[in-house]
Amino acid sequence: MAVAATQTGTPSSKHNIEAMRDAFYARIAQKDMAPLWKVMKSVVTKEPVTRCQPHVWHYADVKSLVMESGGLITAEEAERRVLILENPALHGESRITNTLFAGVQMIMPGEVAPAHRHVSSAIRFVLDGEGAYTAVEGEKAFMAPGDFVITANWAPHDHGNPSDKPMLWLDVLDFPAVNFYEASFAEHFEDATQATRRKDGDSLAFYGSGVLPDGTHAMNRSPVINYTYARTRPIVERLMQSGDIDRRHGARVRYANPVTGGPVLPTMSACLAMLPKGFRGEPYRSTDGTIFVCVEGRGTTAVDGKVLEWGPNDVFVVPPWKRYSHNAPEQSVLFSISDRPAQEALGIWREGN
Ligand code: GTQ
Repeated sequence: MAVAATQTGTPSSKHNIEAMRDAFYARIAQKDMAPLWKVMKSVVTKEPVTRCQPHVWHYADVKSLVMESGGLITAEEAERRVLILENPALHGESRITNTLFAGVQMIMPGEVAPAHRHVSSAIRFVLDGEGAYTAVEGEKAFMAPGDFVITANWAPHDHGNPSDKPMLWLDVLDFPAVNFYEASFAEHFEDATQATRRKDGDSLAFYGSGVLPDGTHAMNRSPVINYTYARTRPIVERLMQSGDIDRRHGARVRYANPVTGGPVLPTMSACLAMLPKGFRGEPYRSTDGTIFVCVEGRGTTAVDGKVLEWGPNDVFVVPPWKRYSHNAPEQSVLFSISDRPAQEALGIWREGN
């Protein structure tokens, strides 16, 4: 504009400068350069811009389709039999938010998902079934609904189901973020299952009870593999009963690395919240896009003018910096996962109302 104003102001000179600029842009493109001033506002945005949409996946649909996939491919053949929960605005991109992948994995009785490892970290949240395990670094964690299991960067892991019921869980992995950095590695092991080097449940027994074995070193991820619902639910219930209820989040705990007090993984963190009957949450927003699972109860979450209705095992996503508020006509429990620790490590995380 300022440049045009210094011209004579006739339509032809204005046309002339535009033509000169366009010719210039075409020439610099030949040299792999571009004018920042044409894109400044869209690359340095005043507020977060997200391509994600708020969305809910109802468990009735998810379960029947995942069960159907069991008749089409074995876990061994698929390596991981998972149906991806794709954000409706990001079809084909294998992600639920810009940085996180989510999917529902099923292991049928007697099946094994063979051992491998990768840079991407995983969080698994158990939806259905009991008695299947995930073996992480030679330790088996047997799982029940509401349990939350981590698989850290490069930790070898395989899954198996010696029970007589299918087991379904929600997987959340950070590979969209890892791939953004183009830093992914993965490898497979010769043997489908790992030789167990530690007693089942050792990690929770050793590190999860307010004591630590002598010589425990701090790591950037939790030494506990399985955070059980049996242990965490009574804590949020007690928090709620004592009136310690956040006006936005309800009675909420954050899963912690017991050695450092920090998040369970450097790239992802998780919380469990109990919402009292009749809870009407105040609005909240933060720069971490968040994936929620309804563990118990029933309610709605208003996000950016859209109302997501949820019940047991429904999964819903709130995009970064979209204002949301929870409403729970009955007592409910929500589990949530986000990339907050990654953003905090980079100094870019913000919250607001
Ligand atoms: O269980 O290791 O949902 O490697 C996606 C990739 C699960 C797993 C997924 C994986 C896994």
